[in-house]
Amino acid sequence: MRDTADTALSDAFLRRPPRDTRATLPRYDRSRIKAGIAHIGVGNFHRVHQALYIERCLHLPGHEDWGIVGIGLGDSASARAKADAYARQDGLYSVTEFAADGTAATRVVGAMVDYLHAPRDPGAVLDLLASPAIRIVSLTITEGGYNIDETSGAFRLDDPDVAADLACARTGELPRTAFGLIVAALALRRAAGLPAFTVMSCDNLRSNGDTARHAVLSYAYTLDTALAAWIDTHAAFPNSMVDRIAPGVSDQQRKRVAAILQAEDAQPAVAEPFTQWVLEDRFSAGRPDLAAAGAVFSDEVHAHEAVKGRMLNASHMLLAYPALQCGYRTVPEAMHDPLLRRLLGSFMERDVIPYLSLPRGVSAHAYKETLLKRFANPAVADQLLRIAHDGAAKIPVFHSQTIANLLAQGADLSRAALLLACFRLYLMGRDGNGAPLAVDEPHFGEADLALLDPNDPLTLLDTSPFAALALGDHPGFVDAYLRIADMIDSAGIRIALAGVLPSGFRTAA
Ligand code: CS2
Repeated sequence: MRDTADTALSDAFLRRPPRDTRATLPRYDRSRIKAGIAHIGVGNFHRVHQALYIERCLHLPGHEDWGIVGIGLGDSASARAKADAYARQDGLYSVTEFAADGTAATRVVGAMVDYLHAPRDPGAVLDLLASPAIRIVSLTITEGGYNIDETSGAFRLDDPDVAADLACARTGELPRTAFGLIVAALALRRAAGLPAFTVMSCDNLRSNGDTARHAVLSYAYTLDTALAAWIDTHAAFPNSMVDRIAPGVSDQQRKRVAAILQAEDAQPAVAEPFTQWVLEDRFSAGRPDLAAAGAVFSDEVHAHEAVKGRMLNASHMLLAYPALQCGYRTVPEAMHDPLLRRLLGSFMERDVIPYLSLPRGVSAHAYKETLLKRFANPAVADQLLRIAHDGAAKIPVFHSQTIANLLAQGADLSRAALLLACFRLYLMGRDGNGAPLAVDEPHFGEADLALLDPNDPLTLLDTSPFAALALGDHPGFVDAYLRIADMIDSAGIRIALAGVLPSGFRTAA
């Protein structure tokens, strides 16, 4: 078998697939699929998660109208390259699941029937969102993309992009942000007597639907109170818990995918085998049969989301910054290190599980064990820098409640202190061996950077991500934080790691 291919993924590939392709291909007639969903933010996570549930739905009878149009808002070189690649590939891309035993299963996904790059043509995006065919607008725009001020909980109307869109709305120019486009489209729908679409957030946020609703209504209210009231009455914003690990694709994985496909995919996506989607059944203009595709409708989404965010995402953060200081670059490498594995085990058992309200049927212990296995999957080879990225937005989302519980109970703060101490070292751009780290912190702005004094670890606590927790006002936290920062500095990260493990965990396997 060749390990490179002279064919590229496209509708022509689907019509005449190479005889030795081992990929699973769509079994529905793609030419009959029309868009019912517009998705903003076609990153790896969407492509291996929601898009695959929809892909399964498209195989069900009566689902021809539930295809996806992808919408890209970014204007970077990579965002433009992505748009060009989807145009060349007729919206097709592959998803490969890498199991821990090294086996790989590739599927070509046909669900994305079109892709619009908003910076090139915002008018086309608005026309699409305002068209009767679109009944769901889904979002993966990252935790920080909702523009919520962590301290006040308000939607930040003074964010420069939001402010520019609000100004456009008054002059009749076209908006460019997710909420600007959504509200402009809802205004057109209201004027045309069309139903409001469902706004379905698939981001990892506490109450992601309520947060999306807050953002949409705050934006709309600033423009037109009657429009805001109409949206409030007619649009649905279901909450959901979304889960699947989707790393950046390595060159080795890319080659393996091409060999399985017997074709080149310019935008391959890879994922672990595990996937989960728990959501509220609240839709304002219909929905596909997501339950038949494996999603679970539940009235306990908040509890599911708390378990996932406070166990999985919080553990990811707590792993990433110390592991980078140890010199590691991938999650499985770090999970191989007993100190780091025990760090996560003790964090979940001591700092999180005692304070969690579990949804029906979920065992915290089993959830923890599954997580440790998922993280250790060597074939997924998730990157620590991917997880470390945007810590300023993600640490408050996933750790604030846990830290608040620990403070309220007077419990051991050393693991929370280690997280922040290592986040500060990451911000300084070096690992524990002095090697450079590519820091990517879009929500740690100039004002925050100006507050950071490299010689005074406490200055981190005054920066905007942590100000809401007022950690500097808690002498217990300040002591723990300074003790650990000092230990890392004087004795090294490994001694500091051993120092934050409860005694039972120091010698555990
Ligand atoms: C990760 C998530 O970005 C992160 O920090 O924790 O992308 C994580 O892999 C997903 O939420 C898994 O569902």
